[in-house]
Amino acid sequence: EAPPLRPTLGSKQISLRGIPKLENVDEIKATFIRHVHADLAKDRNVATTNDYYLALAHTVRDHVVSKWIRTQQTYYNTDPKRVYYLSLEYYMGRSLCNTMVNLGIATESEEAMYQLGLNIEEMEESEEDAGLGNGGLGRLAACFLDSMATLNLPAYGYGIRYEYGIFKQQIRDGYQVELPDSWLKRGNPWEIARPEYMLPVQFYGRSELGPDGKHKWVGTQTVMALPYDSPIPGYKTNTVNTMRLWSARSPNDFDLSYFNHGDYIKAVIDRNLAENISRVLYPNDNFFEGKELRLKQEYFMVSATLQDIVRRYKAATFGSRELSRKSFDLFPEKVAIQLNDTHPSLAIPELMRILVDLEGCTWEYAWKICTATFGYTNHTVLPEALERWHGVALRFPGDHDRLRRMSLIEEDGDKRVNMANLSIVNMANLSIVGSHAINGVARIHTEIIKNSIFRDFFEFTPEKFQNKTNGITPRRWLLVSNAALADLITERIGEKWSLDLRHLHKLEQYADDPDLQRAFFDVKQSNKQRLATLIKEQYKIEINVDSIFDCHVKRIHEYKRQLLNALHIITLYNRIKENPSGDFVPRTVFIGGKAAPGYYMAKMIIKLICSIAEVVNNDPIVGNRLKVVFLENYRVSLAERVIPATDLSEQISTAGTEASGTGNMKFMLNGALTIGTMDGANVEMSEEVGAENMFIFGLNVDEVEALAKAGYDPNKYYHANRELKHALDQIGNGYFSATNRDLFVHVVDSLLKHGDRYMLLADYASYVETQDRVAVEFRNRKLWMRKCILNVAASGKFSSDRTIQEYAADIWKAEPVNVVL
Ligand code: B1H
Ligand code: IMP
Repeated sequence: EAPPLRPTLGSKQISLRGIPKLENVDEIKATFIRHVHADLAKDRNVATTNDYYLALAHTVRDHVVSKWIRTQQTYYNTDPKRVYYLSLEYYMGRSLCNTMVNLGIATESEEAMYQLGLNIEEMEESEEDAGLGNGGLGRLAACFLDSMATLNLPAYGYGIRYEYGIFKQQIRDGYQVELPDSWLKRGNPWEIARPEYMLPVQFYGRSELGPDGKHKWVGTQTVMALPYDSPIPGYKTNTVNTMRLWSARSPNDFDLSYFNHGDYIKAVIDRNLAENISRVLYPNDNFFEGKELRLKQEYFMVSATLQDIVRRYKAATFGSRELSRKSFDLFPEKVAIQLNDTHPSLAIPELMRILVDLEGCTWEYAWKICTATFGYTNHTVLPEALERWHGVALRFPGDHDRLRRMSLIEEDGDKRVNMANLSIVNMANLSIVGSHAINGVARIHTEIIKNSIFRDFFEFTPEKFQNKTNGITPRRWLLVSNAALADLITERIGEKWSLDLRHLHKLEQYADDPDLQRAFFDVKQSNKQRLATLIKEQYKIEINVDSIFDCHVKRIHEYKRQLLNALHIITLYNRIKENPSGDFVPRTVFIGGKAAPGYYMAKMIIKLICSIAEVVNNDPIVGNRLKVVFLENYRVSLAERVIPATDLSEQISTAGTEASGTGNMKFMLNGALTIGTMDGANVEMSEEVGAENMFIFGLNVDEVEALAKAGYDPNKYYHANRELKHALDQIGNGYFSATNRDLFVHVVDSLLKHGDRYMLLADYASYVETQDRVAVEFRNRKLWMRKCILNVAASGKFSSDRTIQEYAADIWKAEPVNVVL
């Protein structure tokens, strides 16, 4: 006799995750138990939660492989135009729940674990995040993979399998401490190593003219690239695409000289040198660090990937040894390569090298193929983030004659590009001339690149420039992370929204419906409770779940203006202190994010926020009316907890600095209201939902530019605003750092003495005023819930499915492929 269903399932009639089919539940149980025994060699007395997680992951993987194989066979049989996404970052997070949801076996698996007396949530928590990214750029790549598979595009994600992802952040005494992220230590059930497809990558050496008149690259050092494949299952489809990440391996003859000299031990030990290439992700967001190892990572990924792409192009029939294509005429009709920022832009000269030096094509022919194949996405206009690789300039400072001889443009005779002796290469310029399509990631950002940083190129080839506003996958950012809200939406408007997010518009008509408002409120309240419990367990801070959950989570960067938020917190604190019996709307401010390890100011901002928290949270006069929480180690899996629990989303970058932002969209989809500037995708969000349903404040791009031109003086604002001056003085005079009163002097100086590059002071008054309106409106629950529902209803544009459809139609010219089982 079948055991009873979980009580929660019995009561939930409608769930996008589906009603469990009992025969599937039994099969999952049987497979799971087999995995516990056969793979892990454990029984119930000794199995750990992680063992159960691994067994379930393998059970789920069993469900994916037949579709995966079938998908790859279909691609070989139909020979469609393939899409290659090249990225140095993939911020995937956890895979278990996402894979189950996309395969449609989430309820069955939950039921199976329940019947076995196991806690599936606890098992899911055991999975390490795959943190192979810094922030938005890496997470965008992950969302794109999900959408490409869901839209049945024959696509591949190529990147590096870093042994260490983004560092683990610990807060000790208020300071950030970085710890290595050894995410692979307990094994990764989602990857399959393919040593049989290892490829060689050459470094260093020189070019020699052979007797046949051809140039040869000789005297190189070889590093092997070992591919690891992970399945990327689409949602409600048979398509399972591949993410192929390369790991560096030493070739057997690495550094022959040691072997030749008989120093066998040293030779084996030095194999590490080659393998260091894929050791660790560079932890910079929006910052270019011109290190040789980083350049090697970029070339390593690009060289191995292009060999694979060309191999697949030539071998048009599955499993065949025969090369069915010998000409490259069809290359751009069969291959589209998208460059995720300039980080993989060496793919352009590398494809040129393959075509000209190895395949014997003419330069002109090869260049045509290249430009028809590549697309380049720009993600930032911050000058310090743009890749500009210096060659001899840094190695021989002051040697102007050498620079002249080696410069990109030869200075005597007819001016010819001298690619062999480049001195400084601006990778954005390279990417633009080598691509047929260049795109920005939000409408305002695309306008900025056309009018300012790439103006000359835009005037030269305007037809190349396009906009592709970013998006997020509604699978991870609603179905997986906020199942209760997903079910509530489905109850009202059916389930079509999960494949076409524009259907959320149908919620608009219910914005004032008291039943829906109450249900929305209940979901939010229970998400807030869940987050509060987690905070209580980890930090022993008691949180008022009726307070505004005000969340500012993203990488710590001056342009993102966490410091402006801090000034607002101090202002609220001062108001309570000045009027202890006043009527204040309770608020909990959550700030979270990592600072690049070498970014001094960002690290001081973390310390400042923690210091403010210490004072505010322990002041008896404040009580539960204001709390400040620094969320340690913010990452994809923590975002999945924080975002569904948020009332107010902070998107407050200086206008013109945040290319798009994608966190902003995740909050909107989960029913938070946004306080934000007219920057990045905020502009399009306000257009979709109506400016009256967001809290827009501050200078717009034109005003920022005009103010800078006219001469911006932060001191003017400091002296004109009592509350602002008070807050800055407190930071500067040690009010929040009693044991070291000068601790934050540099922070204040960056604003008052060094020009306040991001114009915090100019936007302070408008920000605080707008925050006051937030508080008033939060008290009006009907109004607030109406706006929440309208925001969810208007968030449909920001699905990455829409974004990918636009890339496929306008840049890649790629068509979906139907996979039949
Ligand atoms: C974004 C980066 C970035 N833009 C350099 N640029 C890096 C630049 O390691 N590096 O050298 C790493 C990352 N990241 C972000 O991309 C933008 O700031 C966001 O506004 C945008 O939403 C996101 C995705 O387009
Ligand atoms: P693809 O050739 O990389 O598209 O992979 C399709 C399937 O062919 C994979 O699932 C592998 O089983 C196999 N395969 C993968 N890589 C190679 C390769 O480098 N050469 C030949 N077959 C491969």
